[in-house]
Amino acid sequence: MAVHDIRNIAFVGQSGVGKTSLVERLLADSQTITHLGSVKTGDTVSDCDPQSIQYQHSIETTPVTLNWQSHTMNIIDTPGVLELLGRTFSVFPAIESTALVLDANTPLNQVSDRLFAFAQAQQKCQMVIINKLDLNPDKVPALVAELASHFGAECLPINLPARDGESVVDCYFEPDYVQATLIDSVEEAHERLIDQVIEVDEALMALYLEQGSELSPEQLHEPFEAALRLGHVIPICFVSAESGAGVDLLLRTLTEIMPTPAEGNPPLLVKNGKQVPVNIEQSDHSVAHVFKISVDPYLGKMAYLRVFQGVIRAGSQLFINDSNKAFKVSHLYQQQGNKRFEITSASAGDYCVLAKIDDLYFDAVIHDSHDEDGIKMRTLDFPEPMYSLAIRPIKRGDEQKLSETLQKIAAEDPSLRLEHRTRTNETVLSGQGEFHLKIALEKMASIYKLEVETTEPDIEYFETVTSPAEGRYRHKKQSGGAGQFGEVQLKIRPLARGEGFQFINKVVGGAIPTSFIPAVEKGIRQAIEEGAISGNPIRDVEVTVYDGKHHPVDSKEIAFVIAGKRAFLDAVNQASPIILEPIVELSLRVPTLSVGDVTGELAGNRGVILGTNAEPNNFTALQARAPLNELQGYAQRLRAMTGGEGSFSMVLSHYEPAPHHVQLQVCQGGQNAE
Ligand SMILES: Nc1nc2c(ncn2[C@@H]2O[C@H](COP(=O)(O)OP(=O)(O)OP(=O)(O)O)[C@@H](O)[C@H]2O)c(=O)[nH]1
Ligand SMILES: [Mg+2]
Repeated sequence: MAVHDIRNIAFVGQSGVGKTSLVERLLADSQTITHLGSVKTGDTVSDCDPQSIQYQHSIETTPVTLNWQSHTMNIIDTPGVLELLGRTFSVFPAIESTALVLDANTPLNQVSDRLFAFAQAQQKCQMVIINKLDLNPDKVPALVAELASHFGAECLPINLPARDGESVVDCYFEPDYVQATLIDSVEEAHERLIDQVIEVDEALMALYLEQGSELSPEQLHEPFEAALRLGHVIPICFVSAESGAGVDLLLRTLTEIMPTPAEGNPPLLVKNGKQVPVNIEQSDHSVAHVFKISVDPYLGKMAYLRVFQGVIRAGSQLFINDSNKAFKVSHLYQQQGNKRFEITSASAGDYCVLAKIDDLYFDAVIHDSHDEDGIKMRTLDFPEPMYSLAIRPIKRGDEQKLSETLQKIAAEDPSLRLEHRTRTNETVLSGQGEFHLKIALEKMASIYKLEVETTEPDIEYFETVTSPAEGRYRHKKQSGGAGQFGEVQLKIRPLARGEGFQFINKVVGGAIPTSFIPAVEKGIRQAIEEGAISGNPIRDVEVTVYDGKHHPVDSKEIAFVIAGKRAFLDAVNQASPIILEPIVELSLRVPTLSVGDVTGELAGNRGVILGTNAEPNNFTALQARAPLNELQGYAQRLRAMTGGEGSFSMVLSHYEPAPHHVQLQVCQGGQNAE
């Protein structure tokens, strides 16, 4: 496949705008498929997994290949559900362009904002597709004006809906100036677009001004690509996935305007912090990147590769990142929905799928020469996880299976975070919200037949001391057999928040022999982890061991471990110990109308509002700080207060002494006791 015949584009946009339906329509109208499926009947090519069919929303990112004329277009259909945007972001390294799909009847919202900003940050060429023209075209002029005022004057129609909304009029390739449209005249739209494009090419601009004549699409091709790369032009197309209006012009725009892999901005591959140039046209060395992992219960791990340089062939030997051990590509596939075709090679610019290579993972760079060791894709900024659940198997003995299954689930979705919290001995899965985790857990139940129960993870409290104190303990066991003897005297004092634990040995004259000092420290560290009053670890304390006693025969390690631990606990109990609770910083985005409710509720739960900022479309961004203890079930509460429109993320800020009622609650055992 020649590079100039390939296009790689992701259809992104808010849920329900019609991305999946449009992909299906394009596949049908280009005669790539013979049957036009629909989201409602669950038979589209791209929503092919059981969950997407069940929810009638794309849950997975799905690359499909469309053949049109001589072109191969890899279109990635992506989820538009807010909580799944991390999945959508994860395929950005594989594309040159994004098409932000909008519904002609719905204004811009935070999903379109975030996708637009992410595409810009990733240096993608962008276009906008306004879909559902068949429904109510009256709102189109307002939406086009909003696009220009919100995202910039670079957003310019390349075609326009006809007055009746039933067809779309070309304003660029072969403009027919007599046609009437819903917005501008064809001539005005044409001129605006050309004026914008040639701003990036001074010579062409001079020619244009001088001869005042038409420039052909061929003359404009190079400057158009440059303008797309710079984000200096963002063409807008109109379609109806339902009626098929505008599909021919959309196909033409996708192939004649949107960049080839050679024309787009180069991939953000870096080595030692510097961007690595790739040779897409021809190279002996192959470089590819894993942009998606999907675990098939029968076929195992499927890794989707975007080839950036050279050719990946069946039978070739490849390295994963800096590994010295090569793996062999036994089979190479092209995936179309849930169908898979074996292929023999994939060339630069194109996609392919490798099966059953367990060592592959999302974001791995694959190459065939050690010259390319150390190359990585620039890190993607995934949204911070904001919702966590502790997960336990229902059936005893399923612990190992749970851990393996969760790893498979997390491998498929880079926006999930899986961790084992050793102190609370919990397996915690974190993501963007309840729905994000729900679909992960449902998949576990349906595909891997694993039943689990979930709870909010325990909050990690700490204990600390608030005054200096002394402690002393003599451990003596001399009845029968070998005896044990050790005595420790120590002082403790509080340290500043965050300083942790410091151990100082000031024993002189061998009161405790030097060889037993590590045993004393070991005992103290045990107590630090187990806590003195609530079972939570102790932090921010300095311990100075200054005296003790030993016995020439009965002193042994265990005696000093015990004496160190008890002497320390003795001191802590006299040093007015308290509980520290975690305080988090919250970033919220809520409809402006619900700001009062949200801030009031936070203030009533010991929260502090740090700032507010007006955002477009009647939204307000809020910064706040609150104790994590007060935020249990916050996702549900926020949803109730904002009619489901509010979102938040939180990060740990610091630890603070907890108020009396929380101290009691934590000390009376169950951290989660009410
Ligand atoms: N009238 C009309 N309905 C459409 C059009 N395109 C899509 N729809 C309908 O809009 C609904 C949502 O379409 P989808 O294709 O699932 O939307 P999506 O953008 O893929 O949504 P997510 O996968 O949730 O992100 C479906 O009921 C479609 O039948 C269109 O052009 N006109
Ligand atoms: Mg979809």
